[in-house]
Amino acid sequence: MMSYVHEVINDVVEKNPSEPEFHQAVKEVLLTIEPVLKKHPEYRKVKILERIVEPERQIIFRVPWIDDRGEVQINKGYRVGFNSAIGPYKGGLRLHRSVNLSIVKFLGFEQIFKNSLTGFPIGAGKGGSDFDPENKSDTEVMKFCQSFMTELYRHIGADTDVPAGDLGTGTREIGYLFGQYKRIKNVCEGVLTGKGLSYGGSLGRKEATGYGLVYFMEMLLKDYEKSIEGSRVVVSGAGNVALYAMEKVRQMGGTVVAVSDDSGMVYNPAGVDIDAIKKAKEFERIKISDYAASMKQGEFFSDYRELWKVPCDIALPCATQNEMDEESAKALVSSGCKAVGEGANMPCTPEAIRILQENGLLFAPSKAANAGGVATSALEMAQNSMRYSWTFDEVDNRLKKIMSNIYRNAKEAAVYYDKPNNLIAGANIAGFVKVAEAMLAQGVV
Ligand code: NDP
Ligand code: 2IT
Repeated sequence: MMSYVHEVINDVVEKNPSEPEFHQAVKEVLLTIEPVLKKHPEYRKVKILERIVEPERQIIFRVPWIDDRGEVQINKGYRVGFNSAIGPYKGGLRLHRSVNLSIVKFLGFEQIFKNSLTGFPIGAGKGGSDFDPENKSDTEVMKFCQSFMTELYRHIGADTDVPAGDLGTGTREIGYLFGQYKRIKNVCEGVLTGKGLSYGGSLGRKEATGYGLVYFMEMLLKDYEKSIEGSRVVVSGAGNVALYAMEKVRQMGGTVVAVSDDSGMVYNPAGVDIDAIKKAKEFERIKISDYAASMKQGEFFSDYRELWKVPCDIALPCATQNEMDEESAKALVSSGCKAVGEGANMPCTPEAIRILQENGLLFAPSKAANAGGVATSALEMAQNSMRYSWTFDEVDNRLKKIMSNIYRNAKEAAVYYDKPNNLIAGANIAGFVKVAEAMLAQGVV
């Protein structure tokens, strides 16, 4: 007979065809929380699972704008409010050519458990568009953002839904979105996080996801008598998460030996030039391939997948979903890698995770390891509500405590539910229980 969890998974697949990333995310969570459902039959009675896999609302809209040549362009806009049991919808907006409903839903679903793990009262949402900021002028990005917000503003608010950045959406885009929201709604409120520092952003938010990831890895490594210090680290992606993970690795005495973007990767066993790469990516907005053309030391490879073949102790996938497949995981194992920490959302395929686990690598799952970003967004919301701001150190110290609580809670949940050393199960369970209890308490809504 098919188990309850498998019944729900089959239903999700049947009712949401052509959404492979969403199916993948749902399977991963549901298969790990089976022991909780056995202990809590009351969850099944009120169909917590069936409700948690169904977004509370999904908005898809047209985003028309005019490019620099005077041509009309049309994109699709998305915002999915997945779960508000513990607070207003909260989660980023992704701008990339690959964005579709499946991707927005997988990200929104993951956000439920991640946001719960932060310990803050934030529900889960995600959105974005198939608009690609790459190769667009600032004016084009602004026109797109203004048009996108002209529909989105009706659905969001500081106590309803608070979007933020994600892949392709940085401070520039958040600034344009915020400006348009304020203009239409005539309210100046903390409706978006990741804002610029001059208009309500929080010190430390830009750094938070990458720094939080490295704090989390250090705690995990320490439990096994290892450390970032003296380790060789490879980092995929050269965006917000990756750049600040690299910076923190260096601060903690590790060496980043390779880094990639979607144009390729650079490798230098003595350590890549983090400052030069940061300048190239963050300020000049150029590709690693262009940076490499003038690089003084190190080697360039035009296939970013070569990154996983670089000998290293720690790998931090910080680019995008399913970037590490079975073959990449095998390459990491044979090069002697000891630990993998997911900076991106769901960067490892289930097959890759199986290989890493079978070979005894330490594994930090994204919902826990990259939660420092959204946790610091919650700190930004708190500061906005108080009309006050904390110093960088105040925010960073809170981030350290938050990452430490997440690590402890995930580890303890894994032990309590008989899956010791399995932080995937631990993070999913700890995140799930709080949301399930809130849903139970609030009745069938
Ligand atoms: P950015 O847009 O700042 O950076 C993404 C980087 O990844 C870019 O450098 C991009 O290359 C590169 N990239 C994209 N696809 C690939 C690929 N297949 N292989 C190698 N590099 C690739 O995004 P973020 O850093 O904000 O987000 C990265 C990941 O982290 C996403 O999964 C996001 O959901 C997740 N995340 C982000 C948080 C945040 O606070 N920003 C919080 C938690 C998770 P190029 O520059 O060439 O386009
Ligand atoms: O995936 C994520 O957690 C984010 N992109 C950050 C979301 C947020 O609201 O800060």
